[in-house]
Amino acid sequence: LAAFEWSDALRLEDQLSEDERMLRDAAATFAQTTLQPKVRDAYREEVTDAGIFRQMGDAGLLGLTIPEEYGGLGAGYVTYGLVAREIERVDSGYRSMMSVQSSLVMYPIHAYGSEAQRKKFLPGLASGELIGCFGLTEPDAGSDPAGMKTRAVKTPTGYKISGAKMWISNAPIADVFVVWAKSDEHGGKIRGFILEKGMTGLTAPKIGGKLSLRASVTGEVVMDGVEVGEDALLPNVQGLKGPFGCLNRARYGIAWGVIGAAEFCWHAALRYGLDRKQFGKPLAQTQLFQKKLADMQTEITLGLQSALQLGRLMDAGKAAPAMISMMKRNNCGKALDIARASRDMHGGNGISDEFHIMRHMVNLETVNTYEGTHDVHALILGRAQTGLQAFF
Ligand code: TGC
Ligand code: FAD
Repeated sequence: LAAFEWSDALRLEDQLSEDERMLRDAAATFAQTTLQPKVRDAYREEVTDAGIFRQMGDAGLLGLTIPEEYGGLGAGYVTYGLVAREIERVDSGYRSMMSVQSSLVMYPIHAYGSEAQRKKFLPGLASGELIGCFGLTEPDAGSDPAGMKTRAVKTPTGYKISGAKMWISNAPIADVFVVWAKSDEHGGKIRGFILEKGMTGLTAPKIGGKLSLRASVTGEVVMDGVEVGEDALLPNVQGLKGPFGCLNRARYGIAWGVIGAAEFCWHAALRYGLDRKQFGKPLAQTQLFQKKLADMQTEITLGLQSALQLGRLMDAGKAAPAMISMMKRNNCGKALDIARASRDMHGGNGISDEFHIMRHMVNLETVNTYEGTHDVHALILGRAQTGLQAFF
């Protein structure tokens, strides 16, 4: 009989190509040597180090799936997922910085942009010299982005954009803003625009007081009659399928990423239970502790195996949005449960930032909410099987 490797129960490792393993290992080394040493203080002080984008760019982690001619690596979606898992093993906020840049800024510029827009923005975004953000959510339009109020009005030379976006990752430090607005010229359809830092009327104030994702800065994007040329319009998409096409990629990456955070919490609980003795024996020798470890191992194994299958389907061009909803929803929910259990298993130490568990736990509260809440993805799946929409 084959040996059982407790940390890789269904032998994920054997199912990866040599290239996938190599890029995954490079991301793991980067995450552990560059990000892990700074995360505790960044979180404590609520400071986002913008230099991380350059470091990620140097490590080849930005726009992994974008072709090499624009500065990417031309890698597949399995690789992208494996990298997200390694970065989020350190912190969901760092994975957020990477996935916004890659899936929500570089992807739409590549997929929907003109050749001039690709050449102008993608190489700088890939190297991390430019930082990007993605503005879809508004104060009164979160789960229902079709209700957005931001408007683009035609001018003789381009468009005048007015409105406000809310909860936008990277916004206060962004150079490039991909924003979505209803365009009067296009019958009120949603169109994408690329705005740039320094444009008159464009500001991005930081949102303070966050108790989650504190290592990743979040802001508003206020557009007070921002005038742009025709060249700011993303020419090749209109309607909600534009932003959703980007969200498909980012949600897929999250499905892998959260398992990295969950693995950190699981491994820490196992180590802690082996080291810590109460009632004269290791905590890990109690039935309740072992049941929790078994649940963690099982959910993580299933989550990874299904994320891999989804990645293979993405790479084959056979992934449907409902599959992505299923994996984003389930893996976020399971990761949050695992982080909460690990917090409990660490006793009092579980609330200390020295142990990193509670940080992962409160980060995962955000990840369970953004990119479509847990319940909104349930409604997407409900609609996909009943044919009945229950949103309104
Ligand atoms: P609905 O009628 O379902 O669809 C409207 C149009 O969009 C198309 N579409 C999709 N296309 C591609 N991929 C998808 N996943 C798509 N989902 C829908 C659809 O085919 C249709 O196209 P067309 O041509 O017929 O017009 O739209 P609805 O208004 O009923 O939407 C309902 C709902 C709830 C599914 C949707 O609005 C939703 O998913 N809400 C959640 C919003 C969300 O995820 N926001 C994320 C903001 S960005 C973010 O959180 C970044 S965090 C980043 C980080 O830091 O990592
Ligand atoms: P709401 O939509 O008001 O939802 C509140 C509650 O109601 C939720 O539990 C939800 O599940 C439930 N609900 C909503 N509709 C229904 C329904 N029809 N039936 C049943 N229940 C329902 N957005 C961006 O565009 N870009 C970003 O970079 C970005 N980064 C973010 C970073 C952080 C730290 C956070 C917290 C959010 C970010 N977001 C971003 C916004 C995020 O996508 C939204 O918060 C999310 O989509 C939910 O919208 P909302 O907050 O308005 O909640």
